[in-house]
This record gives sequence, C-alpha cells and structure tokens, in this order.
Amino acid sequence: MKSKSFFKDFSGRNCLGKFLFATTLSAVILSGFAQAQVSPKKKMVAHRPNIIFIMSDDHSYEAISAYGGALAKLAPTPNIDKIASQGIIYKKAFVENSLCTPSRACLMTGLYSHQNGQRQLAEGMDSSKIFFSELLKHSGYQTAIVGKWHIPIDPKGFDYFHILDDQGKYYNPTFKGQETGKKYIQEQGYATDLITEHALDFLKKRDKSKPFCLMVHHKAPHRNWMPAGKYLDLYNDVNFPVPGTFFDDYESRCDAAKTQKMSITNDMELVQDLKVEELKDQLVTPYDKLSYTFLMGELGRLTPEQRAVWDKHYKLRNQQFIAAKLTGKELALWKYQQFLKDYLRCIKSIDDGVGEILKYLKDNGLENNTMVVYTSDQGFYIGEHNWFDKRMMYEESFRTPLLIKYPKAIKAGIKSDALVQNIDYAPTFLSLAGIKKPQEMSGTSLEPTFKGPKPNGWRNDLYYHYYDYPAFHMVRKHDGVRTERYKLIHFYGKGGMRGATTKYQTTPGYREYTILQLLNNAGYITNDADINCNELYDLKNDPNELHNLFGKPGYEKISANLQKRLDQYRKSLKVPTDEF
Ligand code: SGN
Ligand code: CA
Repeated sequence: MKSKSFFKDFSGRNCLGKFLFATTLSAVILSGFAQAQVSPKKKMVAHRPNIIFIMSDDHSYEAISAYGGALAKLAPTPNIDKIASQGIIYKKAFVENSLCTPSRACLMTGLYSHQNGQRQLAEGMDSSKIFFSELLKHSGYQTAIVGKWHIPIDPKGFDYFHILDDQGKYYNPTFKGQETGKKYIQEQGYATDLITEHALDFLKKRDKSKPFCLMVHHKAPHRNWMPAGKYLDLYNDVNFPVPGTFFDDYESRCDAAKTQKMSITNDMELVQDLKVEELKDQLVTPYDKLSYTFLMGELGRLTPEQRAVWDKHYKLRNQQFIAAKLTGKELALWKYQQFLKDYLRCIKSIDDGVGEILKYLKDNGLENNTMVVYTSDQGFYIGEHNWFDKRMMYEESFRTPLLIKYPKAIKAGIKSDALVQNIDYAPTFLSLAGIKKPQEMSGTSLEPTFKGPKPNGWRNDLYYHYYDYPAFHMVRKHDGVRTERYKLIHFYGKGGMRGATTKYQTTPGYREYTILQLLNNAGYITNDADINCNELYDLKNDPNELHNLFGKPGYEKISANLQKRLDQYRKSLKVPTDEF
C-alpha cells in the first residue's frame, strides 16, 4: 500500500515512533482540539485542496519583480511572479512582529506573539498552543515541512519533517528529521537547492490517497547572504539603483531610528557580511575578530571544489576593493552594491526552486487543486534608510511579500489591497480544509479576499508589536497600529543592557546572547536612554515615512483616533503593558 511506503520513507521506519506520535496527538486532541471541528464531511475530503506554503527568510517585497519595484527589471524573479500572474498578489500583507522565530510562531498558531509566548527571538514559545498542522494531520492531511524551522520546540503535527539546525547553513548544511533519529546529519550541496530537492522528494513519495500540506521554508536570503557557486558572477556588471532614503538622517523621528545598529554604513561588516576575508590582519576589536571566525566557520564548510569557485569570484573583487581604499560615502555605496548583489543572487536560487515545484505540479496534474503560497517570514531593508535587517514597524520590514495561486478559487491576475497579517495563514488553511478554527485563534481566513481588491467588512487596521531588545541590532521595543492611510508607533522601554526583562534561553539564542555580551564589553552597545516616544505617519503623502507628524498642529484628531484604536487592541488582546 502507498501509505506504508510513505511511512517507511518518512516516518522513522518503526511503529514505536508512530505509536508515540499517535499517543501524544490523542492527548492534545483530548485537551485542546475539542473546539475545532476536525471531521469535515466525507464528500468534502475528496475536494480538499493541497497546500504548498513556500516561505523564504528575510525576502523584501522590493526584490520580487511581480511587485514592480526599482529592481524588477534588473533582477527579475520569473517563477515567483507566475504565482501572482496566475493568482493573487497582496499589496498590503504584514507580520505582527518582524522577526523570524516570532513570525513562525504566529504562522503555526494564528496567534499574536504575546498569546503564543514567542515574543523575542530567543525567548521560547508556549508548547501547549495548537499548531494548524496538528489539526490538518488529524483531519486526514498528509503534512510535511522541509527547511528552516527555527522554533524552539520540535515540529508538531507533521508526518514528515526534515529541518535545518537553528538558522541553518548555506553550504553543506545539517538537517534532522524522523529518518535521522532526530540527529542533525550533514548533507552535501547548497541549502536552497537541497530544500527544494527534499520538497520534491516528499511530493514524489507521498501517499496519493490523501490531500497534502507541504511547507517549504528556505534559509535564504538571510544574512550573511552566501550565493550558490553557479550564481556568484550574476549581476557582476549591474549597478543597482540606490534607494532615495539611503542617506536618511532620521530627523523628526524618535531616538530609536538613530540608536539602532543595522546601518549599512556603520554596522554591516566587511568581513562576515561582505566576505573580505583578506582584512583579517587588520581586525582590532574582539567582535571584529569574531566576525572573521564566523566567516571562516561558514567558508570552512565548503568542499575544495566549492571553495575554488568561491575564491574565483571574491579574491579578485577583494583585491580591487582593498586597492581602492574607499572611505565615507563611496565605501557605504560599495557595501550597498555588494550586499545587494549577494542578496539577489541568493534569491535567484529560491526562484529556481519555486519554478521546479510549479513544474512538478503541472507535470503531475496537481495544478488545479493545489494552493501555492509564496511569502517571507518578514520584510527586510535592502538599503532603505541605510538599513539591512528588519524589526521596525516601518513599511519595508513590517510588510512582507504574499502571493497565492489556487486556480479553483482564485482567478488569475487579482490584486488585493486588503490588510492581511501572518496570523491569518493558519485560519486560511483550516477553512480551506473544512475545519472550524479553534476559538482562541486570533487570525482570520483570507478566503473572502480571494475575489477582489478588498472585501466588504474586512478589517480596517492592524496591530504590531516588537519586543526583542536588547538584542542584535538594538531596535527598541515598540507597538503600533496601521490603518489604510496612517500609522501610529509607540517606542517604549528601558535602554541599553538594562532593557533585558527575560533571561535568554540557550536555544536558539545562545550564540546571540554571547555576541551581545561581547559587543557590550567592547563598548559597541551604547547606553541608550529609556524611551517613551510616538511617531505618526501619513502613508498617502509620505510613503517613505520620513516626516513624523506626531504632535504637529492639525494632526490632533488623527492622533487621538489612532491612539483610541491602539488602546482598544491592547485591551481586547490583553497585551502586557507593564513596561509602557
Ligand atoms: C542573526 C543575524 C542578525 C539577525 C538575526 C535574526 N546575525 O542573529 O543579523 O537579525 O539573526 O534574524 S548573524 O551574524 O548571525 O547573521 S531572523 O531572521 O532569525 O529573525
Ligand atoms: Ca527572518
């Protein structure tokens, strides 16, 4: 029987694993699933859609050509674009907390960060919360996840998982799954290609009598942006346009924009990030030395063949860079160009992978009944405001790409203006599978948005909350509300290392915590002042959010209305406000 071969291939090759899994699942079902109706009528089962959820890590919507930004013609993503041209593209898709692990916890639970416990990168989540994968699996779906997981508890509700270690490595990464006895085993190849291969492998070996939900989570294009050998020379001769806000002076904003440590000019590292390993003898601070150790840790993974291809590209470029002795603006712009090239090269491999998955669906007659989602765990700054990284509630990181194709229910070429958020994925998948969402889930199914620009009665605003301070990049805690036109942000909390309110857990935050201490000891972490400061933006007249209107004459009423809405969110969602 097909299902037998599936379990042999994917479920640990023994009955004990299945028994333990079934026992745990039953316990969860008894305790929490009662509210969710998990037995859709038999005739629906046959028509339930397959789901392929592809999520990259730190992929800015500006780097997807379907969004038509300044890079669209220079660095197209033809395969990802197909999802939009054959389905729907969301122009106002957002996350609740622009950071990897928190975003993934929102995705799996349909809950805001303070509800699922994963507020910070290294905080740990409430493992009692139901994952939508558990409900899908229980209702007869075959569930799988391959690639970056980055949640501090093992995947729940998956027939098959094959996941990277923590952030994962670009070259010859380690994966674990049921079939490795949950030990991380190194594989040969480039992470993005391997993840695509594992996804296709699941599709080929799956139990064809069941609908499936496959999550394909790429590591790329996360820092430190290491492209595949075959794409190292792509964009060599391209000079990418520089964002109009690259030399932003943050005038009119709260201190948070000035004290962050994610600026290309000041914080992007020539060694680790830009791969100028030849600078190793000039490194002075312990942190800079560590940055070299990190780069060598990554490069040390390459086989001699991979290393030769790598050196062929970077050696000459680095020699030219060192000889040019760039400083000031010239140096900042060189960093921007080189970073962006590596970032876009990483995306090229993702786009190839999307193409392979779409081809598999077409070749196997699965197109019509399969929903394909492409998104990122959050947005990313690619030079806007001089930044890399994310975290802030400004559009570039708060907003995330979202494209969905599902020929059965979504006509080709739809553009959506509805305000949607990552807490909406879980309810969407459940409703498509005919499962009533558990009462506690905060998100809303996206189904009503499939038909057009914005359905009647759809939400008019979104709540955002970022908690990870002190942490990498030192972005201050803040929450806020965004309507169609306006955004109110409130920065709060104690400054510097005094800002720590929770002890870091050792997984997955150990490395970050060590580095943070080191940075602090090296005087890199400045003693930020305590903060309690608001910003207000008119997104219609000021889409780049350069003019903070909070407290400006004429905006009293708008501010008061937004404040009222923000207070309503805080109250109804029971947001912890003790540090405000
Ligand atoms: C790492 C990166 C940071 C990044 C966090 C979170 N530093 O710590 O730049 O902000 O991950 O990213 S690195 O030196 O390790 O590359 S997230 O995508 O996991 O949220
Ligand atoms: Ca991320």
